This record gives sequence, structure tokens and C-alpha cells, in this order.
Amino acid sequence: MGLAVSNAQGPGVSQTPDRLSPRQLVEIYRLMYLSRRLDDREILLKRQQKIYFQISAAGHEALQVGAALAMRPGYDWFFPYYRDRALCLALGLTPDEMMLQSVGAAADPSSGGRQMPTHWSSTKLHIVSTSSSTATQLLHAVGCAEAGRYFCRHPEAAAKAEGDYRAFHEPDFHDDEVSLTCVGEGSTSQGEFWEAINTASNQKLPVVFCVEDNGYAISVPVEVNTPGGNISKLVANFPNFFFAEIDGTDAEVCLRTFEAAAAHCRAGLGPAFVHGHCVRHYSHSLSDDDKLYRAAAEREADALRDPIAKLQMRLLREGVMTEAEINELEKSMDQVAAEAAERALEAPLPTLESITRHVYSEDIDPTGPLFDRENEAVGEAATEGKIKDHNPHTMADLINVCLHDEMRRDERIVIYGEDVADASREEALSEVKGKGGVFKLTAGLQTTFGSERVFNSPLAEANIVGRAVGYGVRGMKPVVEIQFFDYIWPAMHQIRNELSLMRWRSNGAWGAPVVIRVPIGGYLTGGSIYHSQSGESMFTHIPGLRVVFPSNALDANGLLRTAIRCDDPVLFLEHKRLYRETYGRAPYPGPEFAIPFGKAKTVRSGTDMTLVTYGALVPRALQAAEKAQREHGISVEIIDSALTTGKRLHRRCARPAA
Ligand SMILES: Cc1ncc(C[n+]2csc(CCOP(=O)(O)OP(=O)(O)O)c2C)c(N)n1
Ligand SMILES: [Mg+2]
Repeated sequence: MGLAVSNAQGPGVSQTPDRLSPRQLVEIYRLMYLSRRLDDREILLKRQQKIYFQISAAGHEALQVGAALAMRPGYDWFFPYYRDRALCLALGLTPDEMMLQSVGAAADPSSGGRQMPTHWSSTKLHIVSTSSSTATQLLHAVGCAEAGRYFCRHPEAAAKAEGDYRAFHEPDFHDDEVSLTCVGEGSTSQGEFWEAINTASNQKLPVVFCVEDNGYAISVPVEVNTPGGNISKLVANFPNFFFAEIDGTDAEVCLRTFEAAAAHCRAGLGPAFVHGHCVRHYSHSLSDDDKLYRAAAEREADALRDPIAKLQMRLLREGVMTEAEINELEKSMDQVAAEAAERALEAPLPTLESITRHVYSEDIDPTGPLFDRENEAVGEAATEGKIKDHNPHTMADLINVCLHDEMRRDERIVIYGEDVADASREEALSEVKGKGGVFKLTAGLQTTFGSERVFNSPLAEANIVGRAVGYGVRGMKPVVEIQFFDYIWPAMHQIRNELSLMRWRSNGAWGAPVVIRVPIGGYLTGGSIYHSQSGESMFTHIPGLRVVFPSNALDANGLLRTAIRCDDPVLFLEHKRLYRETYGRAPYPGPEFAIPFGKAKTVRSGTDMTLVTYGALVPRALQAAEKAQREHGISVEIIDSALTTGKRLHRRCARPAA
């Protein structure tokens, strides 16, 4: 019964004839029924207290199987949500793989036992690890589609390169690939939903958005989340979309619709939005009881729309299967589910020691010798960059030249953010100087490298970081800018729950080595609370994220190069006050100059006390130390840590004073 309907890997448009064949109908039924029985088996395990959580696809199976069978696993890309068992099963995850996650086994291929049940992932099938956060995945799908398009237009960028993160990411891409992402109707209230629709529409990206509308978000009915109760009506005016609102309990309708949606995307016409009305056959999860908030008549009406019962009736009515054949198929699927559960229960749990693995890349250590390249300062002026002399330059200049150098060296780098381009309307570039960032740190990059590599984002910080996660998992290197640290908070959810955790939660299978550059700190009188914040400590507490905060031009140049070439997400904080300060200017150190993270520098020797600091406090501390010496005879040692995290800071590896 291993019939594939139209989900064969590799290129080629689905050739499903007008009417589904009996074999196709049987296969769809098999997948839907197996999904249901795996849910039921998990429910049993939960009741026996052998597992700790259960959330099911029950009632969503037709929509999910229809979506999966219109796609090409391992060719297209998938960003599901926590209810997508039938989708992932139809894409090719096995019952054993699913059950291993249910019990949290070490051999769980999706997360090594690190995530709750139903948070699947598979590099082979291109199912990108999903979190429990509602709607974050939609922006990842958008970034993923952008990356696929970018590689198709710049295939040379995908070439393997040694000496940086590219050695460990071999991109594969196709000019007719599609990214499918699913979400519940309640989660369409999230800003990230609208931010994803915005960019997919604006850039005509091949993303299929599937809204699985079961009418409830836990206990909250659809009309509370969605004005008018129908998300299709609200999104209808976004340009370039294929729209469909369908009965998500009719498997054939679902498959046909997703085929049309995928065809629209593959033809380069833009994204698709499939809104499927389905039912939540069980409560939200096993921790919820919908009898507490739903009237009996409503629940009974939903029960009549069970997609599995509907398809079974059709199989009988059309003579595709006899009752005995259905019974036999169901029995064998029951057995598959039961045996998978039994095997999973025997599987060992992860060891305690394994918990710290895959917080950061195990392939590239940015604190290690690969980036110990301070002696590689060539002292020569850049030939193509804007710096053409040996004079001391500001931090702003040496960051800008580092971005130029790295973009020239690595075609996988894209830079975007608010106002980072020289001019979005390219035709203006012949007569204007260009903006290049509100602090001018990205000046000239668009003009030099083109608008496909340097561009303005919408004014939406979660959009900036969420898309970067999608770029990152495809093996690209987004170096994005958050305009002011004060406005990083809308992106906090993406940074904390997605970017930093992608590697750990997938047990090392996926990673998103994104660099987020952020101007930070006070710099002008009257800057007040929304242009002066310094909240770096909130980010240094995030495992999986590296935080850097340089104090001078040379360190900024060398640490930014390490940030860009390494394989971890890095928050690169640039104190605005230091951008053009006289303190810490330096000559251009050349395009291979790099400083490893976690290596402190003694900037002043002293014997009475030691002060460890970073960023703009380094020059301030130096002034204070001079005063303490002069007025009180106190000798203060000052160590500049650049805040680089990820490894304990050892004084013995401190760099000597320059
Ligand atoms: C950002 C976020 N907020 C809240 C939750 C808690 N939560 C989990 S599922 C859910 C309801 C989601 O409803 P819907 O989007 O309709 O999807 P459904 O579960 O009905 O398929 C909520 C509030 C969460 N996981 N993530
Ligand atoms: Mg819902």
C-alpha cells in the first residue's frame, strides 16, 4: 500500500488526472487514518502517563494530506506548526520517527528528545524544525523562499568554500520550488502573520500559506480573533496571491486546491493562500476539555464533519473499497501505530550530559584559532573599498569597510533592514548620494553590490529577524540591521525563541547563522529613553546567541569579520557614541583581519583593582582610572572583554595592552 500520489521527490509537475483514481483515494485514506491512529495511540500513552503531552491533527487530516501530496518533499520546503501530523506523515516522516519524539527518546530524529511531541523536523524532507510559538514559522518560510530565489539567480553563491560557515552548508535549490507553511486561524492575529503576508505579496514569493481553520484557538472562537470571522475576507486585497477558501474536510478538494496553489507559485506568479475550514475533532490538546466552553449542538455538528468518516463513506459509496477491505486496512494501520509506540517506549532517553550539545556550532568555534588572525593585519589600503589610505579611521568606517570586504568575498551575504539601502528607487541613484543607514554604516553597499543583496525591509523588526532565520537555514548569511537597540523588542520573540534555539531544538540538524547589527546606547543630549537604551545583559542570558560589543574601530572590524564568518547567530552591538569618536580610531587592517570571540584585552595595567568592561565604558573607565591614579593613588587595571560570550573569559588569554 505504498502508493505515492503526487509527492515524488524531484522535478516535474503533478500529473494527477481530473478524477482521483481508486488507488489514490485509498492511499489518501490510509495516510489520514494512520495519522488519526497515531494520535489515538499517543492519547493512550498519555493516559497511561508514559508521555506528558498530546496535541492532535484529528479533524485536520484531509487538509494536511491534500497539502502534502501536492508538494515535493526534499525539493520544496516545509514550515509546519504543532498540529501537522498528517502533513508530515504524508511528506514521509515514519510512524517510528513520530513515536520516538512522543516519548522524548534520544533517537528522536527531529529533536533528540528535546521538543514536545509533534514538533517535527527532517533535513532530508526539508521539514524545518518548528517551535511551539504560534506564527513565527510564517516569516521563516518567507526568508526561505527568498533564499531559494537568490540562489537560483546567483548559483555561484552556493559553491562550497572553506574557512567559514559555508564549509558546512551546501545549499540545494530549484527555480520552481515552493515553501509551504501552516498556521491555525487564531494565530492569524499575530503580527508576524501580517508581516509574512506583506513580504510574500510584495516580492511575489513562492510561499503557500495554509490556514487550518478549526474555528477555535484553544477556547477562543474565530470571531474573537478575526473581525467578521473570516480571515479570507481580510487578506483578499493583498496583490499577487492565489486565494482559495475551501472545505478542509474534503480530501479531494484539498489536494486539487493545493495543486493549483503550488502551480501558481511554481510559475512565479506569487504566493498562495489556502484557507481550509476543518474541525477540531478532539479538544485543543489532551490538557483541554472543550465541553467547558462549547455547546453540545456545536460539538455534535462538528463531529458530523469528520474528514475520515466522510472519505470512508465515499470509498464505500463509489465501490472503491468494501467494508471488509476497509476493516483490513484499518487493522493493519492500528498495528503499525501500536508497534511504533512499543518500539519507541523501549528506546533510551537522552543522557544528562547531552543537554549542552548543539547550543552553538560544533563545526566552527569562533573563540578558536580559525579566527585568531590579528597578525594578518596587512596594513595595506583596500584597493576597491572606500578606504584608500593608512590613516586612522573611525569605528563607523571600519565597520563599513568590513561589510564591503565580506560582501565581496562571500556572495551569500545579504544585508537588509530599515533604511540600510542607498535608495530603494534605484533610478534615483544616478543623482543622489544615498542614505545607507541612519548612521551611514551601510553607505555605498547597495550601489556597489546591487539591490538584490542590499535592500530596505518593511518597518517591522520581527519581519527582519524572522526572514533572516529562513535565509539562514538555507545556508545564506543575512547580516541584518535593527535601526536602534530601543526598537529591537518586536524582534525579541524571533531572537529568543527561534534564532537562538534553532540549532539546539533540532539537535544540531538546522542552524541559522545570522548577524544582527544594532546601534546601541546614548549618544546625543535629549536622546531620552527611546534613543539611548542599553539592554545587552538581556541578550547575554540567551543560550545559543553570541553577543559582541566592541570598544574601538579595530576590534569592531575584526570581531564583525568573525561574526560574519562563524556559524552561530551573533548580536553585534555598536555603541553610537563610539561610531565617530576620536578614541580608538585605527588604520584599515586588511580584509583577513579577525579577532576571536572570548578573548579579552588588557587596556590598562594596574595593581590595586581590576575593572572588566566593554563598549563605550572602556574609554570612560580609562578616564576614571587616570583620575583615580592622579587624585587617590589607586592603580586600576582595565580589561576590555568586548562582551563576547559563549566561552568563559580567561585572563590568561588576555591580549596584552597595545
Ligand atoms: C506566541 C504564542 N502565544 C500563545 C501560545 C499558546 N497557544 C498554543 S496553541 C494556541 C491556540 C492556537 O490556535 P490556532 O492558531 O487557531 O491553532 P489551533 O491550535 O486551533 O490549530 C495558543 C494560544 C503559543 N504557543 N504561542
Ligand atoms: Mg484554531
